[in-house]
Amino acid sequence: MSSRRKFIKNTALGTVGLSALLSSFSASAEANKNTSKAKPVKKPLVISTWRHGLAANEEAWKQLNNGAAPLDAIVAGVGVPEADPDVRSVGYGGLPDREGKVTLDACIMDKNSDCGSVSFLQGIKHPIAVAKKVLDETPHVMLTGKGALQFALEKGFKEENLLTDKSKESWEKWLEKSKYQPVINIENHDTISMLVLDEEGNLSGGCTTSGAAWKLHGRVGDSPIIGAGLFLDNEVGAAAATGLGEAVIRTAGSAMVVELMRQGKSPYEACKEIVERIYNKHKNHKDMAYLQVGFIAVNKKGEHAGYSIRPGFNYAVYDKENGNRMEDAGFKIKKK
Ligand code: SD4
Repeated sequence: MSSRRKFIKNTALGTVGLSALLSSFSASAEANKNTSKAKPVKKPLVISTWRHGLAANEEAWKQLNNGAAPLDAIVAGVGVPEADPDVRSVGYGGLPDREGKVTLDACIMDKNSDCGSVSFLQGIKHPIAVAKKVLDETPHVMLTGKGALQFALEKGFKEENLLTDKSKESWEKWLEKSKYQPVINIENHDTISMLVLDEEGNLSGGCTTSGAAWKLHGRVGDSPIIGAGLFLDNEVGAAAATGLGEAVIRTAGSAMVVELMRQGKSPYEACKEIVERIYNKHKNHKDMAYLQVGFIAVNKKGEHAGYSIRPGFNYAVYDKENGNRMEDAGFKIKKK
């Protein structure tokens, strides 16, 4: 055999041998990843924003244990702070707008990407339950204002005064100066968002708020907007926001967190990257002085995280192994 032919033969054999070796190596690496290294998925798992998430998680967990569908567990879970007059950022007892009116935003989304939402709804204690009715019983995703109220009344919800004496007093005090400046990490910025990874490994989520206190009448935040305040893709993960809604809408926040998880980022990395994007876009913005935005996220493996611009944001986590507890979110800048 000529040395040239020998060379070609050897090289060809060498290439086949090497690629066979490489492919058997990568097959066994893949097998390892799928067997010994893969951690078991923690499910069910319920996570909710802020400390009032503990009571919400407790109720949702109870409902899931009793066999409730995940969306019903979410409605019941976030329904706890909605009905609590001492939670001044959600539902009944929520701080009002500049005209002394409590206006509510909420949305809900299921594993099939079906969703329902209400915005600028007044006089109904449980906007999340109305959002679920929009999902279940209309061909639409979003109802707003008077139309949302009319729909709720037709579905048997009771109209009631949501402005408690305490919230009215706070409003009257605010009127003395009428200065609009949201305060970071206090009750006028504490939306409840809940994400659930159920026993079957499917994702769902909900979000409900009275929005920013002292807002202009008619203002709608990120919380009822699918993709801003809440988003999930059952193939990938779920995310939800809290904080200054305007900044979250400008950046399609929750949708972006989910897209980064689709690209392989962990929930922590995904939340961090979008918080940093929001921070960078607002560095020279008039909102920066009081800008706080936080995200929570969970992926299909049951990994979860929270991340915010400033310190102070935390979220409640409930799983079988460790029960219900608070976890601190990571943050970008040290200044409160
Ligand atoms: C809003 N994002 O209306 C809501 C408020 C909030 O935690 O999240 N507070 O802008």
